[in-house]
Amino acid sequence: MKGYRIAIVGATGAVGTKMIQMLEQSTLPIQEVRAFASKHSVGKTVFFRQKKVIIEALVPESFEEIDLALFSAGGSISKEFASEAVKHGAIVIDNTSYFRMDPNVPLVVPEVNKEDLKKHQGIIANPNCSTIQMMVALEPIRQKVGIERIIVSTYQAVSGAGAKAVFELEQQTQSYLNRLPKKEWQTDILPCGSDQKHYPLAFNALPQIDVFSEDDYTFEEWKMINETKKIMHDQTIKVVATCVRIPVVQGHSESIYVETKEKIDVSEVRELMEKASGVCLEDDPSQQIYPQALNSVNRKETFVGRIRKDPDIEKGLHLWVVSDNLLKGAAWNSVQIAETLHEMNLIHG
Ligand code: NAP
Ligand code: 3JN
Repeated sequence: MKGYRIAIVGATGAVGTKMIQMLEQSTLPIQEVRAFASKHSVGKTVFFRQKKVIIEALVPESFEEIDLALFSAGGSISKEFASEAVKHGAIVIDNTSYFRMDPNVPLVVPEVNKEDLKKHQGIIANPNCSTIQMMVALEPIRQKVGIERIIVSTYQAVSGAGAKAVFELEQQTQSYLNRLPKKEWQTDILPCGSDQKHYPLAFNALPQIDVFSEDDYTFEEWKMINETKKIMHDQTIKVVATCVRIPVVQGHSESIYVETKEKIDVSEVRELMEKASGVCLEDDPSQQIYPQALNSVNRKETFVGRIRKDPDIEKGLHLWVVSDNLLKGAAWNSVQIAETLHEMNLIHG
């Protein structure tokens, strides 16, 4: 085999750009990378291993002679084109939420449930970024002592909302530093492009990611709840989330409270984290060592620290978990799924 022919759908976006980088560093045998984006980008170029790749328009025939298609152009594009890719014989790894809760689609974090890949029928879903890093950190605890309940609050970076949202935060920050009145700040996208009202994020914190559902939770919060149960194969785990956007460019942080089924000491949790695949333990309060979003940028690991026993609840633990939302939260997890499919001999090219 000469290597895989890979399509990147959404190649110019915040996630797609990182997918190209992750593929450049990948151990996968790669014959060709093709890049797709909207009509506004057709004809522009991206680079893969120093070679020019011309951006193409997406049509159903785009997937002829493609082995693997990585999608990150939004749910409506996945809805329209993922099945076309499968029809043409490609395996789809989809970064959008469109297929995540479909019972026929594995939702995979390789450190946690790579065995689910064996059941794929052409489409594999990449979980939401906030879910992924929580799963990497909690799976070692779940395996050792079981998990009863999770209460998580997120501190999410603006790059999770796309390339235009990063630009908006930069503009707002400049406006603040130039002492422009707030009414003159650019507020077109955040907290959520498709919602009615927009607020400044610079020097602010916005407790809204995605739109609200009728029960007053946001869809981001529901994604964390539902995806956790599916990935951990346990509908009985109690999960609740509060998702907050903060003015950080890259790297999501999470404060996680977890109640275990059996007792476990902090020292044992630290040992588990030291050995866990994909985890980097950074936990030494005496030396002010703890995970920080800035230090997570361009790293593939999930950083875990501030591990403490709850003062009142015997089986309660608190953790601070940080990861690069564009890498482990999106592009790296997708490429890692592709590498795992290859290692498990599940790509029939
Ligand atoms: P982004 O920066 O706005 O990029 C969107 C990408 O989609 C661009 O490449 C854009 O091309 C392309 N696109 C738009 N319309 C298209 C069309 N009709 N045909 C083909 N390509 C089209 O957004 P992002 O942050 O990269 O996120 C993209 C998607 O990835 C999101 O909508 C979401 O579903 C998913 N995502 C997942 C996670 C996660 O947690 N796993 C995190 C973030 C995003 P142009 O540059 O030409 O407009
Ligand atoms: O906001 C973040 O930090 C993560 C955003 C993820 C996202 C953004 C737009 C659409 C998603 C996602 O992956 O859940 C989607 C979506 O596909 O629903």
